[in-house]
Amino acid sequence: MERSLSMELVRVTEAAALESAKWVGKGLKNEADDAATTAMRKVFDTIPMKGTVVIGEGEMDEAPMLYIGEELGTSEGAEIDIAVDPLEGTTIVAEGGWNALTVIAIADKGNLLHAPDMYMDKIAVGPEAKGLVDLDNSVEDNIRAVAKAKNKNVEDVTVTILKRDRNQHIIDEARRVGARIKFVENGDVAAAINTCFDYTGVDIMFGSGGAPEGVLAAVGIKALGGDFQGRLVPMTDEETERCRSMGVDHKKKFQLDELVKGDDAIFAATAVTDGELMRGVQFKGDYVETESLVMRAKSGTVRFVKGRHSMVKKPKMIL
Ligand code: VTB
Ligand code: MG
Ligand code: MG
Repeated sequence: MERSLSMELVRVTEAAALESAKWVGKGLKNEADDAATTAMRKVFDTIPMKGTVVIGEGEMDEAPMLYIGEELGTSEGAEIDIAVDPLEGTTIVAEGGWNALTVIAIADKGNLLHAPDMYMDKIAVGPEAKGLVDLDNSVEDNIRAVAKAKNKNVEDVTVTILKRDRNQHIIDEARRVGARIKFVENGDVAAAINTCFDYTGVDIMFGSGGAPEGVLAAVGIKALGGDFQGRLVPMTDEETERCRSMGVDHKKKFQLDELVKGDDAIFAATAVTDGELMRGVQFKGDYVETESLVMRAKSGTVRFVKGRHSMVKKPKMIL
């Protein structure tokens, strides 16, 4: 895989962020999502690669763009699998909340778990606690392991978790142990990635969120040297059947290396709204500023890219 793809992917996530940021706080989820998806789709086709969407906006019959199986790029070069969440946090944008991202991950063909669109139980930690936590251990044991690895008291460990009733048992146990909790209303890709950056102030992420988001986060965490495990949570017979038809074991605990095989993988994200990790899109008048994160698992290079997009020379902002 060409390493120059990193920069190309940033152009894609930037374009999606620039377009969806126009919808911040307007209460219109679908418009925000469409804006991101359309922008991503347009820029993708300028990239020299032979990509196939393996995690995307749905099946061909239900999604007009970035559907699973869709081919992207100019068809040159190596065959690449693509996972996208054009707007990770449609509700965040609609409500003007925190931590909305536009996200892409790519890997060599066959190396990303083809996660069906359902829930996944997840655990994520930064590099200090790599190999020390486990989805099958108790919340208490995991929190204690992170505390020890980071030389902290349990009371100083900050757990981050998607605020949902289905995650209440984790919240109860984390409270019983005495850890601090930072709730996320939406957007657990950002929450998972945040565990790998000390300055975000979070040490461990637990809980059930979207499976596609799990694979996306796993690529980023692989590049950052952190750890991640996930297990699908089919909620209906239909979802169990869907796992079976996609050939994905719904009872299996997937290790990071099973979610993302090998290390030829790239993660790129641009912040749409402000978060712990990055500032969201800022409209300054003559220009618009973006902050992106792009990382490559093979080299472990992590780049924060600040973009200044001229409204004078490129009033339409993309292409
Ligand atoms: C999850 C989470 C995402 O939406 O998919 C969530 O992983 C949907 O879960 O980060 P609910 O059905 O409980 O709302 C996000 O928060 C945003 O896409
Ligand atoms: Mg989305
Ligand atoms: Mg999402």
